[in-house]
Amino acid sequence: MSLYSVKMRASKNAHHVSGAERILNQEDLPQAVSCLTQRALHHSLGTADFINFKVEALAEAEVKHLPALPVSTRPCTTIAESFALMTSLLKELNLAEPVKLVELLRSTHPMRGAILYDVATNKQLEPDPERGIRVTYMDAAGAGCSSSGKNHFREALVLATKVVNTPGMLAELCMSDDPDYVTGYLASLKHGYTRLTPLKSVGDPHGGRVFIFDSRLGDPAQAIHFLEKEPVLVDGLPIEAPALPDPEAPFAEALAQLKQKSLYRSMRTMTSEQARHSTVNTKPMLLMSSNSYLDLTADPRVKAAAVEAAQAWGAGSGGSRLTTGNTLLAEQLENKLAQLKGKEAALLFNTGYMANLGIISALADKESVIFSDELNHASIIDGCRLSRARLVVYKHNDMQDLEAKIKQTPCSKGLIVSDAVFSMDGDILNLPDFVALGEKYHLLTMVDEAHATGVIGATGKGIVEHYGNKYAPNLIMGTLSKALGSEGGFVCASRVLREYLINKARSFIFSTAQCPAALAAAHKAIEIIEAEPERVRALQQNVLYFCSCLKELGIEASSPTAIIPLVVGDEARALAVAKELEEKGVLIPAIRYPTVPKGTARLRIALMATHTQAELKHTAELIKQALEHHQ
Ligand code: WAQ
Ligand code: MG
Repeated sequence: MSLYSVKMRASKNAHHVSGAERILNQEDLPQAVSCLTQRALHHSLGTADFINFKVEALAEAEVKHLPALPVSTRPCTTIAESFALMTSLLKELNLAEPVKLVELLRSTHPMRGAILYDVATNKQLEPDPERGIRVTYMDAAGAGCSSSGKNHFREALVLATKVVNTPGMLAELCMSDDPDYVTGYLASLKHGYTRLTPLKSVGDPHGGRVFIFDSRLGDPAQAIHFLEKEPVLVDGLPIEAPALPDPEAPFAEALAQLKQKSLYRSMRTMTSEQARHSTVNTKPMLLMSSNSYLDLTADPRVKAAAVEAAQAWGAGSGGSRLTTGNTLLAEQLENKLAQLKGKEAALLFNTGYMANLGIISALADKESVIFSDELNHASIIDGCRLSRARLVVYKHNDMQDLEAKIKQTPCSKGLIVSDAVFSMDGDILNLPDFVALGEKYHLLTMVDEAHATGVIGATGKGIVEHYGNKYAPNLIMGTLSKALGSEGGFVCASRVLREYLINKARSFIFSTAQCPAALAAAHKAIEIIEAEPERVRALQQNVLYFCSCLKELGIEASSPTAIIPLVVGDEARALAVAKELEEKGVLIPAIRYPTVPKGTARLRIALMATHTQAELKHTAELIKQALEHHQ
């Protein structure tokens, strides 16, 4: 039975796309040619337009059999660590200049073959340095052919086995030139085939091979002849590369942990617009947890304003506010917001989260102190962290504790920041004392009105109106995404602070401006709130009514805002109650750690101005039942 060497080289527009070779029995030839053709036609680099086959008979006696090198895998956490390991392996071979050899691999220019480096003379021995040494005439014994494309590991192990069995060869270093293949290897008779990963970052097209040779131990011409001309079959190749540690494994493990602790989160899919009556996975649902407190996101006038703005101004803004994204729409909305909040000026951000991040990190730095309520929203906490200011957390809405902490912490630059309405508890900041402390100790004061705008104050203007328009914090931050039914964040402040934030707030500077539809919708919503203060009153009355329904059923509940928390405690119980309510057509999600402290999981009810008394009464009864079912 005679053996054949088959070599395929494929190119497209005269550029190499794929190459492969086999050594096999005559009867397997047609299938091998067919499957190598498939490979050339379906390469990720493109369909080959030129495929060159070379088929040669080999005298079977000439074919040398070599046992595959033993394989080991040495994963590292960084590229630098992998190269350090490669260097230390070379040292174990008593090579004088391991660092230089590793550098040679890292600096190889793209070439078809390998560098042949002679440690006896410190010279490169490739006759043609552009081409390098091409190892050919090799295959795994009995491999057959599969068209599934390149198997980096198998092909490399065959090549490395041939290379390190070359008389005079000490070792081989290899790094793939495939941009997404970051595993390489060092091979030697002493170390076997040692896989090293990662040798580069994903996307790096750099790669090459260095054969480390000693001309005192072998003849260079004979070595090159062996590598390029003499057929080798490698026996005992493992079927698959040993699995590399999966870099995603720790994350899957973390998810499993969350599930076990009832802290896993997933999204439900709304299949209609956000309104009092919505659908979740196409199932009709009464929303008792929406932030669209005034039900304005579904208001036909708000929607029409969004549509008109998209028609007139386009779907997107096309740039950051400081480049091409600043529109008249944005400036008009800012003027409107400033007027609503009784401030000189306003500045928009893309979301409330980004507003807090941008404002706080711009106003405070390493020299500042920030005093922050322990129940402040995560976006405030993240803004504080980003600022690198010293953070002093005071007891929830406790102005005595705040003052004591201010006294203990003298500072030249300071900020006190608090939610106006606390998002998970629904209570209201003590604004009079808060502002007084700011004035007394020369600290900036900032409130977050995400859940206050459109909700508290006689006409829904927020916390300042709630306290009779007598106390003015320096900064009033808020969102367009809750009662205003749209999307975005904002801050109202002095002109000076607005200008400063335009120059310094990174979430403002480096974000593409909001889309016209969002701006126009928010503007229209403010006009509606101003024209129809009865909406805000309806919301406030709904809260009173709903709390009275709960109380009648023996459930303690009260809230000065639209947020009514029913603390259940245990995470699993809160989830079970929420699930039962959802099955009965009422959506009130369970809020758990880390949004609220561990063991204080709760049903967070958020009312809308449009809920009817019948709906509220019915919901109160369902809650009572569900709490009884899950003790
Ligand atoms: N002879 C000599 N050098 C070659 C040859 C050859 N037949 N084929 C490629 N090279 C050189 C050339 O400079 C390439 O740029 C470089 O090696 C890398 O070639 O266990 O995919 O084919 O998972 O990109 C290692 C597998 C995969 C590690 C190596 O090399 C593992 C790889 P590539
Ligand atoms: Mg490659």
